[in-house]
Amino acid sequence: MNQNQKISDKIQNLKKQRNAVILAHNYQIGEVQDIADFVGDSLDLSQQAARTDARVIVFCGVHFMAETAAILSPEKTVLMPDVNAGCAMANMITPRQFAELKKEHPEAVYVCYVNCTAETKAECDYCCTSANAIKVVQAIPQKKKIVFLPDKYLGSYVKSQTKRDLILWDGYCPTHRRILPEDILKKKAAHPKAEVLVHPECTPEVIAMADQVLSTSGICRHARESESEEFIIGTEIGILHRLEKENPKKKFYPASELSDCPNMKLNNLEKILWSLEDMVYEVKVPEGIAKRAKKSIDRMLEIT
Ligand code: CIZ
Ligand code: SF4
Repeated sequence: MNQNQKISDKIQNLKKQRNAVILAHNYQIGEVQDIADFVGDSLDLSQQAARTDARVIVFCGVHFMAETAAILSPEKTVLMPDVNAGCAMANMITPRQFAELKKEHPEAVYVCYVNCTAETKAECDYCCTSANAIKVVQAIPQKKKIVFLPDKYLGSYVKSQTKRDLILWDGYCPTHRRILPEDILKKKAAHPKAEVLVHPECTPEVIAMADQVLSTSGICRHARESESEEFIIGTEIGILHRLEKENPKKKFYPASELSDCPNMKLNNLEKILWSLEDMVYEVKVPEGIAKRAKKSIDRMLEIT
C-alpha cells in the first residue's frame, strides 16, 4: 500500500468517527479534490456545508471561503487544514480603508465579491460571486450609486455587461493577473481549434480575447456541454484536474502555467489528516459580524 493510500484510509476512518465531510474548492491540488466529498466553487461548498447532516466541515480552500461556510452554518465546526491559506485579494481592503470609502460615498449601495473577509461582507448591502455578479448589480435600482469591491477586474467586467456606472476598489487577484494577452495568443496559435474560457478575475485585455467569460462552476459546466474538444483555460490551474477528470476525451491547456495560487496549494492529505486528528484549525466568525455578513449573502440568494 503506498503512503497516500495509507493516509487516505486513515482520513476515511476519522471522517466517520468525527461525523465530518471534506469540501474542496475547484482550485485545490488533485489529491485533495480526489479525497473530498464535494468539489465546487465557494458558494456551492458553503451551501453544501449548510445542507449536510455532518457536524464537522473540513474546508479545503482559503480563509474567506471557510468563513462563508461558518456564517451559513454557525452550529457546525468548520476546520481549515492550513490556517495560513488566505486570499491576497480579500486582504486588499482593510476595515480602516472601508470606513474611509464609506465616508466618501455615504449614500451608495455596497456590493462585495465573495472574495473578501467576513468583516467586509458585514459592511456591504449585497454579496455576489463571479457566477451571479451581473444579476446582482442588475437587480439594484438604476438611480442608486453602486460601489463594487474588492476586485476591479470583475467590477469592470460587470460594468461593461450592465452599463452601470460602478465605483471600483483597486483590488485584484495576483494569480489571475499573471495571465497575459500574449499567453492567450501563444496558446491559440498552438491550439487553433480550442475554445478560450477565462475567469472574470482576469484583466480586461485577457477578457477581450476570450470566447466565454465564466466562473469556475461555469467553466466546468461549459466544458461538459460544449461540442468543442479542446479548451484554453484562463483561471487558477488547479481547475484542470477536475476538468480532465470529468472530460477524459477532451483536452485542456492552461492559458498560463504561472496562474498558480500559492494559498490554494497549501492543503494536502497530511494536513487534512492532522486537521481531523486534532480538530484544527477552527474558523469562527464573531456573532455580530456573522449576522450582518449573512444579510448581504441572503440578499444575493434572494436575487439568484
Ligand atoms: O467563488 C469562487 O469559488 C471563486 C473564487 C471563483 C469562482 O469563479 O468560482
Ligand atoms: Fe484569492 Fe486569487 Fe488565490 Fe482566488 S486565486 S484565493 S482570488 S489570490
